[in-house]
Amino acid sequence: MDLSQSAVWSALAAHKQEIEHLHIRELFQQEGDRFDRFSIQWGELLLDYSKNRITPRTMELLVDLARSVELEKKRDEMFEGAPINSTEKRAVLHTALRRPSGYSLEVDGLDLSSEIADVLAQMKECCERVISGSWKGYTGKRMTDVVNIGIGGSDLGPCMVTEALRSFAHGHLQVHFVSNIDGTHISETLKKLNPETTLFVIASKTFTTQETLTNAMSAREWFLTHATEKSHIAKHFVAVSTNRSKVVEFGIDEANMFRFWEWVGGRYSLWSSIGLSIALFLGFDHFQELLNGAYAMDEHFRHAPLEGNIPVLLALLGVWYNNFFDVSSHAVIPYDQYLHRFPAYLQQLDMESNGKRVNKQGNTVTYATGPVIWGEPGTNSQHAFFQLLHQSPNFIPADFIVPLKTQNPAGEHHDILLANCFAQTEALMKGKNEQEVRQELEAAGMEPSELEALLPHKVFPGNRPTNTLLFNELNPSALGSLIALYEHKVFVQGVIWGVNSFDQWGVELGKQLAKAIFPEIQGDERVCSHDSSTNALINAYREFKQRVKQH
Ligand code: G6Q
Repeated sequence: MDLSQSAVWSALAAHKQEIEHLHIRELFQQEGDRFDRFSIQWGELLLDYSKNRITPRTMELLVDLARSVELEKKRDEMFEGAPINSTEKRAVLHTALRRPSGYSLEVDGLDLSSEIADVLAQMKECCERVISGSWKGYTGKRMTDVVNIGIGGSDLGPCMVTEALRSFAHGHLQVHFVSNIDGTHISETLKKLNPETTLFVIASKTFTTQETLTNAMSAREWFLTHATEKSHIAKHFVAVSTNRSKVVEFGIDEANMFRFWEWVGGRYSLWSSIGLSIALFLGFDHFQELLNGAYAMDEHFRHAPLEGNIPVLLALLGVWYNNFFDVSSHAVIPYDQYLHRFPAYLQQLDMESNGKRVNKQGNTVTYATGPVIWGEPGTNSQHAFFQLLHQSPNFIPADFIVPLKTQNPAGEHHDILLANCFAQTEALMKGKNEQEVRQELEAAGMEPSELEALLPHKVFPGNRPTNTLLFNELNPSALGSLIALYEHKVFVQGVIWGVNSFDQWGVELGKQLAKAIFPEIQGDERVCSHDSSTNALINAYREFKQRVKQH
């Protein structure tokens, strides 16, 4: 049955009508225990979801919705390795990558636990050799720089994590990320590097991705112009992939290949050998702590009752606004500069997973699915887009992510940062009504006519929902838990909407068309095989190139 025709969906729609007029500010005034009721402490992590447009009945109905789609059964199927990625006929087992070894789970005839342990041991050994300096380059020098060449899932996760945990780096290596096919990315990166002391990690699940292979070829060329001997490549290039033959074809020594498996989706792969650049930059022990933190969240997600399950609650609140308040956007605001790539990482995780228009059965859905995810760290974002969060006609729910400890104590910076954070969620929730604005302006002695003109501009409607996630410190373990939390949130929403969260067919069409346009751009003929807009754009570029050539 179509989800939007179900009894629980109708009950939620009716409930929305009933509570729509309620203001969160009033709910706080009426319910002294609202924070206690709508918050969860899990280890060092506190989720405060009391500043939402919810009552206890809302949460009951939302949990009913989760049960009606058999969330618990589907969650267990994922952990047990069922082929839930139906369009690609694959299991989804990134959770196995962070599970302590010794469990028994077989996929495609492989014993997962020992397979994963073997690769982790290989990564550990590589990290130790590179970090200690016993891994030498072609002139006998130790490595000083690691360049991860990958894109999408083979870039965003490792890049975000290395930025987030920069203060935990051992300091013997710098790490760089090259993803974009735009030659600027690799050129600007190479300018800073010495080929004698640079290790390239070519990270590609398929080892067929155009951007990654093109960047890797350019890196190889650059390296060989200095090192000259092809045999030196073995000391400066390693690969992370599922595709052994392509890695060998590229010229990378098999011994320098770190494998992973089909059942690890690209955007869920930072826990696999795709995390090699993380382990090199932070040291293997910190990588292991990241895995342990994620495992702890897996256990919470797997065993906590839905009513007290953090990823489930965040997912349900998202569904509440997305589907019953027609809000199709969700902001993520970390109050920590180290997390500056976290919203970009979440964009892929969430939008590539749940930005789908058909359900698993291939039927067009009749309700909204994944929202637009966006954000920037606070307090910068306060001076940029918070205007819209406070006073736009419709509201945008937001998650505030806040480590309590700063990695860089400096005067009053951290207290000011946190004061701003707490003030923003309070302001978004409470707003400032006409009466309050009037009092303020009168007290300031404003002329009545000027006051009336200014008043509507200074009103804040409030009633704008936020979740706050507080934790002691942004360390590897806490970050592991945070990432896993959002992975599971995305999973829960995918189950509710009935979509396959683990494929990404939507990225294929553009790739296919680019393949056709590329030779046209390089050809001699004026292009006329597309629509008039596309033809004109291609021809403008071709003619520009010809003019430049003539001069
Ligand atoms: C993620 C996607 C996608 C993928 C990149 C890179 O879930 O599948 O972002 O990670 O296209 O693919 P390769 O790792 O195969 O180069």
